[in-house]
Amino acid sequence: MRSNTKWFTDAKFGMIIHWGLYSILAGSWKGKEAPRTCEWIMRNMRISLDEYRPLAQQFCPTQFDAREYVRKAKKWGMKYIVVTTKHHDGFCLFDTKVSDYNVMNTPYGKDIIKEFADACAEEGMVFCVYYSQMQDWEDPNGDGNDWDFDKKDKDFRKYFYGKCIPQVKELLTNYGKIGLIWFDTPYDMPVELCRELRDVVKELQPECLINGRIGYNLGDFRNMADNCIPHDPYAGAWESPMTLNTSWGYCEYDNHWAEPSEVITRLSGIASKGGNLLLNIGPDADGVIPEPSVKIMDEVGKWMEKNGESLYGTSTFPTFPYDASWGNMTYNAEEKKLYLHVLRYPVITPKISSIGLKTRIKKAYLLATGEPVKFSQTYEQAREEERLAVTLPAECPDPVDTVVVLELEGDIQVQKLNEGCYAENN
Ligand code: FHN
Repeated sequence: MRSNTKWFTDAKFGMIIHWGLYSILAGSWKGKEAPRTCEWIMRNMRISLDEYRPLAQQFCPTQFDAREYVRKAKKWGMKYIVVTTKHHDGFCLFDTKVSDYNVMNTPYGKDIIKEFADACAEEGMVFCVYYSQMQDWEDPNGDGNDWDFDKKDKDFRKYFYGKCIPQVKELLTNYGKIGLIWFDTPYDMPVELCRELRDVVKELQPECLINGRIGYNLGDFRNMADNCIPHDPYAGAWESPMTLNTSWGYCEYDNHWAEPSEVITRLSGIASKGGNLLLNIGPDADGVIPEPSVKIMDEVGKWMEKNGESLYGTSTFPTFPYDASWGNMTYNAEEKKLYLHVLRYPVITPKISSIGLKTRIKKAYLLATGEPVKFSQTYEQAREEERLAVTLPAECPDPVDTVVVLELEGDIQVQKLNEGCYAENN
């Protein structure tokens, strides 16, 4: 049985933080830039443990303040935070008794996960943990490191029972309530081990959600592929993990930053299909959120402050017969509100239209200002079409996404193309 995902499906926007020893390297090793995403630098550049492990002695993020992260996430409209407790490189940001390769044995010497957990509890933010359950490049029996350890000598179960399970137990015991646990890259892990992992989580914290990357459909919600938005609405609980540039871990030379408008468009696009956007932040070695990320997110936050209502608590709704040329829609079933996200503001006449909405509209206004907008709903008899026209202000109020609220008289009902006689003739 899946756990109750209501808080998660209502949340719509979360933050994932990729932070670890790779952040010190910032994407380069011995003067060479890492191919691909920087948290993979150890594996992609085949850095030996003898050389990578000592990075722990440089880990001292003097400017790190967990509260600052949580406050920023709140200001940006995010409802949950997922932190990498152990990424594939095996280094743990928490105080673990199972391995000495952890933050307590660094010059920093404080449990970062505890700092995040406490800050989230104080600020009323849902705290969640990322844990790489299969790949562990530091453990001789973990998956992934075939340059320090011979594959044929590996005993995965030894790692699984000796490290993975005990550490997951620590995470679910020592840090208060965990909103969700985010596993990753299960590859070909045997199904019975994935089931055991699920049971351990649910035994310790029955309400803690598990993401789909536990494998074998054992999670409580689905993760779409990285940086991907599904083509069609997807009715179950789901999330798209996405980056702001091209790396999850901090990379000092990666300047391919998204525009704030892109993030806003992704947010409404994902919500219109029923999902959450889980957006990445990759702090640097000092514990600072890169300046470009802050700049982008401050803009997104301004939009969220005025328009967040159009996302939170929304869910999938019956598909309209035609794509909207001007943008997309989100729907809050409890409040019977349909939100029109105008991403491409009409240039000649400030009117947008849509075919198929059967439910009558009580009231229409701009979400950001409350300014009423004119609308008409007509039924064209011969073509059997429900037509809606909404007149927008002559001047575009928000070039990125102007949100119009339509308060409906009842539950949303939409015409289907196949209700017509032509469908029967085919
Ligand atoms: O290999 C990881 C990657 O480093 C990052 O953590 C992403 C986040 O979704 N997950 C894996 C690749 O899908």
